Amino acid sequence: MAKTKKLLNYAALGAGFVILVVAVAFGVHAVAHKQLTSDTVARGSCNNQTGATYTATVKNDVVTPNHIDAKQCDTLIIVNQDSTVRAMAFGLHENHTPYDGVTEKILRQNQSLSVTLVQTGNFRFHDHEHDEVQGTFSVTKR
Ligand SMILES: [Cu+2]
Repeated sequence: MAKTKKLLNYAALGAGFVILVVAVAFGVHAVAHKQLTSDTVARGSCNNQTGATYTATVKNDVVTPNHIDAKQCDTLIIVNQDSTVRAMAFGLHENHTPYDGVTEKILRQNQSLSVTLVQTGNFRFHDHEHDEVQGTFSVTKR
């Protein structure tokens, strides 16, 4: 009887520890996430600003320019000029992260995607099918 109780106590202790670790992990994640996204503005709040438009062109499996420096509320267009069908994705290849609501978009030859640069920070995009085809962009506060 006493032995069972002791085992139960260990189980409770173990469960409590797991809950604590999960809670700490979530807290750290929440703080990091908040810092990363604290400068996101709603797409609509960019409507009254006439920002610049930057175009990243994919041609012969190369993105040109491969880095773009822009200001918040500017526009980024990614165009595929190759006959290869692209699955353009934002974020790391292993961990796609939406930008301005776009996570992935299929781009056939001469098709493009456009995002409003709502979020400040450093970002990347790549062709999910050929992940060496990639580019980066940085968005700073206006
Ligand atoms: Cu990918």
